[in-house]
Amino acid sequence: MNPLDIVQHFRINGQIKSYEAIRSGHINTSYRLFNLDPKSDYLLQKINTTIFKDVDSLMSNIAMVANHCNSLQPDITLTLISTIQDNLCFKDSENNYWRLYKWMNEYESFDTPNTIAHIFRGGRGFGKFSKLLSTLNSQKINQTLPGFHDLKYRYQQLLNSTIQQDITNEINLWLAKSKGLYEILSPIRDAISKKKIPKRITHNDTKFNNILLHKTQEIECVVDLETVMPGYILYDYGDGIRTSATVCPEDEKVLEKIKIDKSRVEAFKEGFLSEANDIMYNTEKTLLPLAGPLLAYLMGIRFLTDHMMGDKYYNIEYPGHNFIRAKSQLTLCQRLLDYENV
Ligand code: GN1
Ligand code: MG
Repeated sequence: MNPLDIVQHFRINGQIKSYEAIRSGHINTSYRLFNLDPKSDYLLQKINTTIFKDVDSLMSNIAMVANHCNSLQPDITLTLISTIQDNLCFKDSENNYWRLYKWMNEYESFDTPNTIAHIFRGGRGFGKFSKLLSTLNSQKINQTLPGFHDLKYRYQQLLNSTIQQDITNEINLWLAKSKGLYEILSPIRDAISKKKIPKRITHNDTKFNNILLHKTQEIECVVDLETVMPGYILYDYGDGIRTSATVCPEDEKVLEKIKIDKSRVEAFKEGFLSEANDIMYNTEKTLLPLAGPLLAYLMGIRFLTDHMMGDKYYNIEYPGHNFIRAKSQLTLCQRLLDYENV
């Protein structure tokens, strides 16, 4: 289906003249729609219903969180545009589901941030978002992807993916590394199972390109709310660290290049705590050093699992891409552990 036709089913202003595909993001298909009035562009997304099977619950979460957060802090996240039928998304004749947001003008995003100032702002934006979420009525938020950041569940998925497979020596090496790291990361899982840290509503996908930085003003906009669910604040802190701590991309091929830069880690931490410090418990704060390694590990084993399962989950750019991502993220996990000295 053509984005220019799809958008006609939404309550839009002006006239859409063209579109371009947006390549970042591993899950959905996204387009920027250009309006004759350049101040009113839109972001159109085709929802990945292989992953998000319950679209109503997904969209209800997004709308509830966006309304809550934007009412407390305008433009802290994207504004959804409803359909002409007053629905949160549009189902086309091929059973694809689409949603539409206002495009944020004058903002930019970075897969990997270049400057310390940007990293601080990323941390601050995600920290502020955590704070705003802490006043949301959590009963109304659906658990759309059960077990999303559950270490044991993801590890079990990895083990299951190895059954009845021809495993190369190289993959075996990375499976062994994954097994070795699993135990080191268990303190966060223990704190969760012993209820030492509170369950909150969290974003769960706070990689750096999910925050937009205003080009001239000191304001940030958090995007990609589809994984907002009950979770732990360490996940949001940890994914920010994962994607800020090194200059390397998520799919760095040259593993020796993956190094942790102290000033980058400190900048994200300072930014995050400048907003979220007051809502966090000491038990959460003492586990912060393990949060980055945990998220790098979870991504590493999820990429490895998907590689073993035939690349069914993540969008890839070339054969073997998920294995490259897995090796890079498992290496990053180890480097972050070394850095934190745990
Ligand atoms: C996916 O959609 P995107 O690219 O923001 C994934 C995240 C991973 C991320 C890794 C629903 O996020 O969990 O952290 O890739 N989202 C889902 O880059 O699985
Ligand atoms: Mg996402």
